[in-house]
Amino acid sequence: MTPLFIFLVLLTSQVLGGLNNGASSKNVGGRRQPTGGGGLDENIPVIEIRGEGAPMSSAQIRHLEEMDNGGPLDIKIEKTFVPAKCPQQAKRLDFVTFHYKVFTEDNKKVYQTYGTGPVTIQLGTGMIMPGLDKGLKGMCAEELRKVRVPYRMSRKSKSKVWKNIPNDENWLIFNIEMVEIKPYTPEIQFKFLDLNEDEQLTNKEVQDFQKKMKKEFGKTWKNEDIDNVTAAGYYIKYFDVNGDGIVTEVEWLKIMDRDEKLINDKKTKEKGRKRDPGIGWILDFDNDGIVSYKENDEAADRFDAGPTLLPMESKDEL
Ligand SMILES: [Ca+2]
Ligand SMILES: [Ca+2]
Ligand SMILES: [Ca+2]
Repeated sequence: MTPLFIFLVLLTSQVLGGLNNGASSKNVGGRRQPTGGGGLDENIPVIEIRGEGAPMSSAQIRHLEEMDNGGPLDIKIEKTFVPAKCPQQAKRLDFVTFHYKVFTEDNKKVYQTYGTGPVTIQLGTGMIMPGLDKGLKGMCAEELRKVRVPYRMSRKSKSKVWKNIPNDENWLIFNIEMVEIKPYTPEIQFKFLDLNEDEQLTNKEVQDFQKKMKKEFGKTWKNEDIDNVTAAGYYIKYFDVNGDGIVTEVEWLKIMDRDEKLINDKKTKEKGRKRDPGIGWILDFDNDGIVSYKENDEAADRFDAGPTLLPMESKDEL
């Protein structure tokens, strides 16, 4: 352990203990030593050491909090109200509608949705900061939760819906009120994609959907080489059974059903993100339910080349 390291550990115990105000991690300012650290001499004159050196940056505080925690920080959930009846618990892919108030670590309210209307997102599909994607799971309608989200699990990209949430806080505290949970079905997913509600998808509409996700929720392709126009062209070809350039709800449901069966047959152990039933569905080129790192890397080239599994093969069954 270097002298600088010892100095910073002492400093963080003091500084964070002071900043904490009960709103942050319970471990912060605790006496637990970071992994591998030797025991500190309790008699070291901490106050004198504090007087030296420049104030710590946010990044330094975060680093020290993580060391104090013994690893990356996770969200903390406090259930403040759970209704007696809970017919539906929010799970991945469900459409959830909720209100929130958001506070900084020192308990200053920065924004609330009461007054402007609640927010609706699809859980687990990258429409919200990872910490809340996790923190909303399992909630019932009418349930109230306090969710504390550490810096590393808060969204950084700008968007219309999240623009009022600060980006540089070490911790954000959300008071969540779950308003409604609509369980995932392929039919609801299609309605979500069908922006003008005419029961079909056009190339332009698929492009508009991608733009909408980026503008409103900050959700973008993970592979920056992917171009919205090429992706929309590929998407239409992937689902358009009769080849007329338009994807009807019947065609779309048919291909989703085909793919679900392929996924169930494969039972893969591949690593990566779970397949997203929005536009990102087309990233899972081998239909195993997982978008692997390789599939993500190759996506731009594969979209250029066009689908290898053609929807026409299921035409006769329509
Ligand atoms: Ca439409
Ligand atoms: Ca068609
Ligand atoms: Ca895959």
